[in-house]
Amino acid sequence: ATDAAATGYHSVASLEEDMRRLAEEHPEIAELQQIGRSVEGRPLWALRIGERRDSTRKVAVLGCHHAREWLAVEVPYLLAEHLLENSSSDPVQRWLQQGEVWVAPMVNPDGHEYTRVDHRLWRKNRRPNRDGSVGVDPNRNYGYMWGSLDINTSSHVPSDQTYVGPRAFSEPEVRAVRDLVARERFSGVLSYHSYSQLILYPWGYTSEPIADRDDFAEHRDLAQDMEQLIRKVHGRTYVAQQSSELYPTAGDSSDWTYGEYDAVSLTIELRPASAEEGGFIVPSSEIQPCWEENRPAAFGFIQHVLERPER
Ligand code: 0X9
Ligand code: ZN
Repeated sequence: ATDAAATGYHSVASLEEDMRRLAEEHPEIAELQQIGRSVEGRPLWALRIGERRDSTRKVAVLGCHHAREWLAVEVPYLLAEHLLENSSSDPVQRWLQQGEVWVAPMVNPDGHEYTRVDHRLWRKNRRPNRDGSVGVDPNRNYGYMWGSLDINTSSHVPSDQTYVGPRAFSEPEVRAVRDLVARERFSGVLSYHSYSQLILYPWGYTSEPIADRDDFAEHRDLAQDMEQLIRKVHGRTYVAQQSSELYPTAGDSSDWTYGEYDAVSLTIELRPASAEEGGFIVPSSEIQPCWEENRPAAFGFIQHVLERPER
């Protein structure tokens, strides 16, 4: 990675370059697709990884809805790289024969670029709002129960950090994810954020559990398995819980992919556990250990989704 040299993290440009390189080095199993454009016109990229185009088992891995959550770019990127570099040995080989893994490591490139050059703790996208403020929270802009809450973690005030936007899917970054999901019909969607070390399952908009008992048990058990897989690597505790227990919000990606498509849907909050340990600002020396501890859990998720019985 090129100008990642400065920070140890990807920039919009170095990520695009590295994703392009991965696709070029693995032409039989990887394809770089532009899935849309951001508010400021940046291309939004996803890597499709798999041997066939007609598989019915597909996983999507999303990163960096929130600009300042830099680790949430690196874990999905490293997952894509790892799958491609290990595509001729099991279990990866088997997965890529049966199904597909789509990776979009940077849903919010405008915001990310802004954090790199200007305002390190920017969260939202860079939408100019009608009141002169900037930014919609991409993780409040999805269309399941959108706008149903009016609280400080899910706000209708444009200048707020968690502004839900003027309507569901008002943001091109979120529409790009919507259109990809509508087209590919993923059986599972994993969305990376930071920080707090959590594995979150729907619902986020209500403290009611998912009504379908099988779905509830499936999400809870999978999240708890992933908690164990993470802990085994470096001893870190990532807590599995319902999203709304963290705080209620409406319009996040997992509520929509579960609510609209019944996809197995989890949100992972990466390192660290607390603000005292650095919050959003994590030295690049932690990228590798963070990826290491998350790899078995990401594998667990992929394995579960690709190999579960058809419903
Ligand atoms: O607030 C968010 O969008 C996520 N946390 S973050 O600190 N990365 O911003 C959590 C979303 C999980 N969903 C709910 N809590 N409903
Ligand atoms: Zn986030």
